[in-house]
Amino acid sequence: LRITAIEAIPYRIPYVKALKFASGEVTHADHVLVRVHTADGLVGHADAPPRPFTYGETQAGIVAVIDGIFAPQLVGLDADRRAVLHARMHRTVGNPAAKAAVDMAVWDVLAQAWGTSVSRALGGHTDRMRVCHMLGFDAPAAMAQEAAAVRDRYGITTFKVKVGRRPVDLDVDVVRALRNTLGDKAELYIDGNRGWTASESLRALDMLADAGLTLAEELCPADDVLGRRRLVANCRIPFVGDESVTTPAEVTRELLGGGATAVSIKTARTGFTGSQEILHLATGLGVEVVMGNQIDGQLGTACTVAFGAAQAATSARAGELSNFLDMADDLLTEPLRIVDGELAVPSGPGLGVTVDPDKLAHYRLDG
Ligand code: MUC
Ligand code: MG
Repeated sequence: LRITAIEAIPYRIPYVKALKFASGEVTHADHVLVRVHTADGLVGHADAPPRPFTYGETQAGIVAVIDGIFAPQLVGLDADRRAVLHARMHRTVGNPAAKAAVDMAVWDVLAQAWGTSVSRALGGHTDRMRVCHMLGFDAPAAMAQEAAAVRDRYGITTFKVKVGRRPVDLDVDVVRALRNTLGDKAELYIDGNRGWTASESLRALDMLADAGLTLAEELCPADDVLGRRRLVANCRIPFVGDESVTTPAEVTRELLGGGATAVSIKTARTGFTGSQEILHLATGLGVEVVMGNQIDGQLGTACTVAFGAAQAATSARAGELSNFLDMADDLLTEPLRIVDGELAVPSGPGLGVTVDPDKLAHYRLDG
């Protein structure tokens, strides 16, 4: 299981429809495909989506840190020595998506070597998850129409609504339009990506008190410490930390400091190993988790569903597993399919996915 090479391949695939939210906009998947090769001929895959507006990482930076820092420290190491692998990567601060992709590609290799799937290796609780679709900014009627189309085509009945615009009535109107169109049974929750102040958030929650929202995520910045604490203390539904809780230490600080009462787990930023640490921390404290989306493509989504389906706590809620639907194309040989509102974990060893060499050749940016 000796690691012989780690590749970091930048690629670019356009979105049919850009996703807009309070902290940014994504028009192209400018991601990095990470491949880990072993002496036994195994190849593990994972995806690193740079989110400069959230973590400061860029596509060029992810390639540079993997090629220049991680690969030289990890090549030659046995892939099943994950503790050593992590200790070496953690000599470098930051770079969460780059580290997560290396971690997940190594898990892909390990599960293949063990003759099982990553999801079974992580716990094997179930083989599928219910899907939540994330709706980016648009006018109320357009967002309601999009949600109804996604429901009719894929059977999805849970929606995360991007909010955080000014004036707050803009987003309040969107939630009302969605509730009118989708009816009482649809699950709706909101994510502000830090766009509002604590006071604006409280006003919006008051206005939406009868909208049946199930979660409120990162409505204002966690760095507005007292305002955020006041908001969370006055929020009657779980308040999800997302970009404020990207490490176990941040999770601890925000939960104990009253900055969040639930946690979004994103494999794209904590891989499988770090996501396990966060999950154990959250369940140990009696805190709910949501499997979040870092605007992942199909490979990233396969990682999220593999992790989410593996445990009861991560598969209790619908996972954010559908934003690849807005991409013009993807890299996998077998596309992921959402049926009756659910996404199955790809079967087969490891992550159960293969990258189409022709598609990769077409979309890669490094010639
Ligand atoms: C989310 O939950 O915030 C937007 C930015 C990012 O990093 O992830 C998305 C979704
Ligand atoms: Mg979020």
